[in-house]
Amino acid sequence: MKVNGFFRSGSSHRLRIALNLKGLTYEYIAVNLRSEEHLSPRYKAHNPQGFVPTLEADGQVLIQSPAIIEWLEERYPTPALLPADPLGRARVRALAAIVGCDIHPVNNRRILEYLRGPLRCDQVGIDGWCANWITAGFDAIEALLAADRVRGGYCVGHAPTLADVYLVPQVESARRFRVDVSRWPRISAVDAACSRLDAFRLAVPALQPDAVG
Ligand SMILES: N[C@@H](CCC(=O)N[C@@H](CS)C(=O)NCC(=O)O)C(=O)O
Repeated sequence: MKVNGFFRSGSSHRLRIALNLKGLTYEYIAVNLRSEEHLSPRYKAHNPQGFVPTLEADGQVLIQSPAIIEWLEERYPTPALLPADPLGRARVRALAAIVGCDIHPVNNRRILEYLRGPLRCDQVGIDGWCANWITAGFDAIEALLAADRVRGGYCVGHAPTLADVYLVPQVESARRFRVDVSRWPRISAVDAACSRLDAFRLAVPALQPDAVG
């Protein structure tokens, strides 16, 4: 399998975690978002949206990290990253969607470039924009974690699920935008628990071959 990704991309980060949790090895192909390699005709022939990550597997190019990760779950069912019961699965998918649908997309590079360019926002404004959407999502996730009386150290249940796979890269990104994550103690505790697992530890941006300061 080959992952086309960028070290600092949150959606690439979540795919790396999912692959590691499944115990799958892959070749990493860096696509440099800073030099806009993802917008080149060559890369867009690969993924017309010009997004990372993509996964090359079984002779196909898979795009969209939620679709890729759900495909991984179906193709490599163990260890399971979704609970066995439908309500548990809905809970995990809802937590993942808060990150994947409601926080991450509005803080994506192309959105920030539009704020910086046509809308003439300065860095303070951009950091404020990101912090606003991260805060709205994390407030909701923290409330959902607090209401779940039966969970262990992770988002749902006693083992990592897709909810953790999505949350941890968003915490990393929140720190990069100078959001104080300690104000969400349950999210911070989940992040700390995950960081003790090799699957999460080895997926961090700083450890990727294309990592730069
Ligand atoms: N919904 C897509 C989003 C992918 C995405 O936003 N990737 C970012 C990096 S995290 C990207 O390639 N951004 C390029 C840009 O905004 O120009 C997915 O989950 O795969």
